[in-house]
Amino acid sequence: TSTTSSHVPGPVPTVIPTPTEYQTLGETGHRTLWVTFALMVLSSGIFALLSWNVPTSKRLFHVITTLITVVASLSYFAMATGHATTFNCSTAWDHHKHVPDTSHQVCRQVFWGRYVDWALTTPLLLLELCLLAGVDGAHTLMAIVADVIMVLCGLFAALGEGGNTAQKWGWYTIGCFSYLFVIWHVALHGSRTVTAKGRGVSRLFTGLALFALLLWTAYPIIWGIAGGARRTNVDTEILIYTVLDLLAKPVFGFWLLLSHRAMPETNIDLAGYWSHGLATEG
Ligand code: RET
Repeated sequence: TSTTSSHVPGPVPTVIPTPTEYQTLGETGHRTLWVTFALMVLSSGIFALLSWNVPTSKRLFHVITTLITVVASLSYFAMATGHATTFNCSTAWDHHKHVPDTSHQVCRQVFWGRYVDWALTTPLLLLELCLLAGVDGAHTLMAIVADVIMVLCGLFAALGEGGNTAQKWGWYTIGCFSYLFVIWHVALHGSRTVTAKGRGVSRLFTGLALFALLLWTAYPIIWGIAGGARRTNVDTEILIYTVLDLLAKPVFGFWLLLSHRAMPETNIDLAGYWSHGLATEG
């Protein structure tokens, strides 16, 4: 007899579906996104009203600050209505034995809308600090480019392979180096140029820059614990980012706008810039 057809008796191969655990937002997270959306809209309205009878030489900071909370409003609207989000799935991780747990996979909700928000608003926040301190355009641009690279690295880390992969933590590490570059640039050049603007502006810049440094540094820490290592649930992650976002955008904005009013050294000849560009020396 020929043996061309080999019907080996044995177990029939079957595809065993991997059980999936979904980590998604709950009622608390959903409500928090809507409340934050409302607070960002409210702040945008107040910032716009505050700029009403401000001379144009003082209006640039108002325009930028309003734009920052407008972008945050859009991003929170998207997230609250279920947009700008996806699931990142990977084999579960055993946090005790520090090995993959192949018994099931985890799909965690990732709000990529945050990265779109950060890519637009963190450059604007840096621009405000640099304009306040009088940092030149070349160094401001370098800080902003490094900042955008930082946010993109975070996006790639969040959307790339899940689990504890070299890819994910590689992007995260590159993002952290970009962040160090941003801090170094703004702190070094800002503190160098701001002294020419007098004590009032120096003190305001130091206060705002330290406040920003503290808050901004919390983002990669939360990212590592919640988004990266998945040690918190999605609602806790939303709550923490909400507190940070409210401090970094509306609170930072009110502080800047209300303080710089009485400081003529912070005036920017916006009307002149608009019609003739920046003046050149010589
Ligand atoms: C990521 C991950 C990659 C490494 C680093 C990060 C830093 C993020 C920061 C975000 C700041 C956001 C702000 C929002 C304003 O409302 C992208 C989390 C360093 C610093 C200030």
